[in-house]
Amino acid sequence: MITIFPGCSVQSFRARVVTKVCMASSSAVLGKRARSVSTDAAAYDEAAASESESEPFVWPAPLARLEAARNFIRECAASPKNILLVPDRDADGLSSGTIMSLALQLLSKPQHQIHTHFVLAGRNIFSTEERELMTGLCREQEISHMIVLDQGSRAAPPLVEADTGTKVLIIDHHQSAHFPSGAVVVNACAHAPVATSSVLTYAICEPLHAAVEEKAAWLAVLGVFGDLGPSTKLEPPYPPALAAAKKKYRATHISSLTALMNAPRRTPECNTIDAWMLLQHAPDDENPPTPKRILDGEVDKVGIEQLRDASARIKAETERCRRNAPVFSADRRVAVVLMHSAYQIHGPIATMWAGFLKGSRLEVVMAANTGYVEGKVNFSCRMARSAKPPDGESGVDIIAMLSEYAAKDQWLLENVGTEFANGHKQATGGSLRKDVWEMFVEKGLELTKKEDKKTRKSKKEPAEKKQKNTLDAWVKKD
Ligand SMILES: [Mn+2]
Repeated sequence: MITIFPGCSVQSFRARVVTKVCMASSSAVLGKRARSVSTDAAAYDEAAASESESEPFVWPAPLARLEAARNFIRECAASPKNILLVPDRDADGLSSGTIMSLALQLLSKPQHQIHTHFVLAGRNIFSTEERELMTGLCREQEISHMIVLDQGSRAAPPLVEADTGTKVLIIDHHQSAHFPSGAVVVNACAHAPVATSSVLTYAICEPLHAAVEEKAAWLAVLGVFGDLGPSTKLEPPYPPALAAAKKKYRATHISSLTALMNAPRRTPECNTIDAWMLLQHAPDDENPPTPKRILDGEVDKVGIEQLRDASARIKAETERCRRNAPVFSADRRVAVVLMHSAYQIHGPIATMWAGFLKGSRLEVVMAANTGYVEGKVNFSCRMARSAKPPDGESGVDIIAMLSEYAAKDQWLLENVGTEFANGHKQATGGSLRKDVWEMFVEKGLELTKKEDKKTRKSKKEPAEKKQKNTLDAWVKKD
């Protein structure tokens, strides 16, 4: 089995395989591991393999899929009609969308023909309301092609109604063996190390135009910082251009920008567009945005101040909610932190607690928010740091674990719906109707009963004070 580096076109990859194969021996092992990394992804992986049976194994996604995506993008560029980008609202989604916009413009697609849509707060791309909204947009704006980036994957009907005639490309890295019908799909989830959507988008676009590397490599790094953190080692199989861009544009600036890019989507007004606009530019812009120029207010002074304001408000709200004491599932494998907030802060709070809560049986920290979407409980799960296995071994599969809890009750199993346990094996979450959440807590997790909780809380008071300091230190670092 051979793993080759991303950014190789069909025409050139065979020649490059010869020279890269020796260098990529460790990646070849990675490729082998990726094949067995998940049974969930096996169906997709098998389908991809049968499509390209004679092809070598390619990172970050099957070669046939990468090529299908490239053909789709060439078709977009040649279309006389408009293109709709639908990037996710986080740093990875925004950077993926920006890379795609730059690549399309480099292929001579006029900027005014590239439209953008952000899914509304509390919704996802698969909801009926979003499908109707996107279908309407495709009709009104004469969209011939739609490119969906970093939005998650699952079995679903076509994302827009067939009569629009709009073709759809889905670029993603979230764990799934199933995808919406009628779309061209390229997903990196089965190819360890799983690339971010930004890296996947970069790998797809890099061979399309000679200038993609120079213009877009730092944007790929921005997505890596957003999803995997600034300490991610950008060594092979990551393209060398990413490590170079990290150095050139300074990790510290990219890191600060990542935090600000992620801010608007967490506020109740969810003005993702504020973050998006700071990244948008034409490829021939003589003074293009860079992390430092954006942060210094040289690109848009008001724009960056809006992000700083959003960030400050999120910090204050996080401060208010993060102190709620966790409650444990009967089997002590899950700690649940509850909050009521209009801000989307359950993810970061889950991450904070996961970094410092300890327990011999603890595997997962779940932060649940009863105030983000009316009538729903939105929750995020993270693997507890204390449960992290040694390097190279796969840790807790939270998606499987949540499904196990749901399966403990027939009614619950039938009612958890599709907004449950999607995403990544070690960072997932969901959105449940209030009555379903209550049942999940009672029958699934069997959360410690109220009176027990009170007793434990009072017993734990001194320990909690110690924990508070640790958490303060953590937040300050952030
Ligand atoms: Mn992502």
